[in-house]
Amino acid sequence: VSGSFSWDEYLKKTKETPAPQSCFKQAPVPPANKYKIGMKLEASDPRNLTSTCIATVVGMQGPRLRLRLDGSDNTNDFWRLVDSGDLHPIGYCEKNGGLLQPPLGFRMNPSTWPSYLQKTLQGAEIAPDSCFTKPPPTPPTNTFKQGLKLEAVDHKNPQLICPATVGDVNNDQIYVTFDGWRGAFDYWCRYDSRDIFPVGWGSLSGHPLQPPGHRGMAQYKANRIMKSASLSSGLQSSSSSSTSSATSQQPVTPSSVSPRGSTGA
Ligand code: MLY
Repeated sequence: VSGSFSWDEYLKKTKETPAPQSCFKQAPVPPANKYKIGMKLEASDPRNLTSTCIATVVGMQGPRLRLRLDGSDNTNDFWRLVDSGDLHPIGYCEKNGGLLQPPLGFRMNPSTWPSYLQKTLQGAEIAPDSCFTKPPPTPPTNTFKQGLKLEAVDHKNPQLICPATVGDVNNDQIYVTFDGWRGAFDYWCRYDSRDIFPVGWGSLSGHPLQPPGHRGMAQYKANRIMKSASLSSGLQSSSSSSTSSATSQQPVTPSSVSPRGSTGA
């Protein structure tokens, strides 16, 4: 499914413009992924950013890692780029005067944490220093403009990267809208978020890209034609009420199928 989407064709048909690489806090050449499934590292707890925890690589897709905090369950997995600033080799926290913490929702009695920590690291495969890549520099200012195209992580299905458009810009924030979906997945994020990528990043990095939702191409083009037709004939489009009243988040498309076995989502 995802292999069938072509940015080239899409941009030509929609006459739209990709956001330039310089907008993004992303390496122009996606970093190599040297991790292996099962390796352990240190990561900040996404639900409690002040604590550093032990994480295990439980999946990967291109340069993105699917991580699970040791002592947590499998319902709080999260994804990070291999050049994320949230990831460090085992030992980094203590070297910097910190203490490794149990994850939020630690499954066992908190008093067992020290012995759990020792056990979980015993004989574990530790991610070597060579796996860790410095995060790319942060662009000095937000240079995104409304209407520019990008690729973005679907926060409700974080294993997915999808074609998207900048819907709005407000200081350091941009509004990410997903092409062909009805707005239920859209979100605000900082311009230097690591969840947004230049057009072509997926194919460069070996990360699959979802096709736009069902309302991506055909409907999109039809809407544009209707809009310009009604504008030139002085008619107000009455079809907008029928589309906005449909609240279902599911287009009839196979893209909703959990994509790759390795992610297990
Ligand atoms: N199972 C979900 C998947 C939606 C994905 C939307 N993204 C790609 C913007 C659903 O069908 O609702």
